[in-house]
Amino acid sequence: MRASKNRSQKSEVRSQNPKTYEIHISGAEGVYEDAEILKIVKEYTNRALNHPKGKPDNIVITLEQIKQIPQKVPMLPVITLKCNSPDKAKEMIFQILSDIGVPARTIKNSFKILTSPRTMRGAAIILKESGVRVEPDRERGVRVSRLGIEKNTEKILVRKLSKMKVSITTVKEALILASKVAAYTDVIAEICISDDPDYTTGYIASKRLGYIRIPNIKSHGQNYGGRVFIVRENTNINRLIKYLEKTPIIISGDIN
Ligand code: PML
Ligand code: MG
Ligand code: MG
Ligand code: MG
Repeated sequence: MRASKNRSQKSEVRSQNPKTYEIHISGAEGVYEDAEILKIVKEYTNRALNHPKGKPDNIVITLEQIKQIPQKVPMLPVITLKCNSPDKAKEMIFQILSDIGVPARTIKNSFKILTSPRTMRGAAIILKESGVRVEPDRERGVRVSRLGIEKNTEKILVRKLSKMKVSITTVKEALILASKVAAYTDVIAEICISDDPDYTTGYIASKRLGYIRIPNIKSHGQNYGGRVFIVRENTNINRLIKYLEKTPIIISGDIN
């Protein structure tokens, strides 16, 4: 599902043909059984219609039959750090990513993208050493798709998240996505700030680090946000995008 709103470019509002651009409101993806389809379409529609970013002009829901058998991917372990401000969050992210060898320039470029007022529908891809941004369509970004979770793993996860008193759907979906992304060999790390104005916990994730939740990564009421995938310099970008957008995966196995 993706939901968006059209906005006129400020300077063009009074002209005859104002140029419009799309604001991303909400997006969601999943792999489901036939019997779950109607329920999930309703749930996604509800989410789009009642979103804190406003009422969308367009809601597009696409259903695709998956013919391949999904690859199984392990779920990343979750930890939550203590953090009381966006400045502190930035400092911690710099520290953690520097420790795994990500240059400061690349982290700075990632923050520039994540805090830009023009949010993308998908994620940005940045090369680790040069900090260069490489995804072909910067307005759209890369949409991680075709990702689901095994029923039993989901049950255990939901129980664990209920005890943590967090927004179960938000964290579950982010964790599934981060686990798919981190499973790809060339991905060094992901940084995520939610673009929802009332959701202020973000995360960094990687196969080595796990899924590290960071409260107060942004202040309440801010509309910026997004995802950045930091990848090895020599990554085959087309192959990576094909994996992220097209390869069906199911998160399964133990949860630690
Ligand atoms: C989103 O809005 O899609 C990003 C959600 C990030 C969830 C972070 C967490 O609480 O673990
Ligand atoms: Mg989103
Ligand atoms: Mg989301
Ligand atoms: Mg959002």
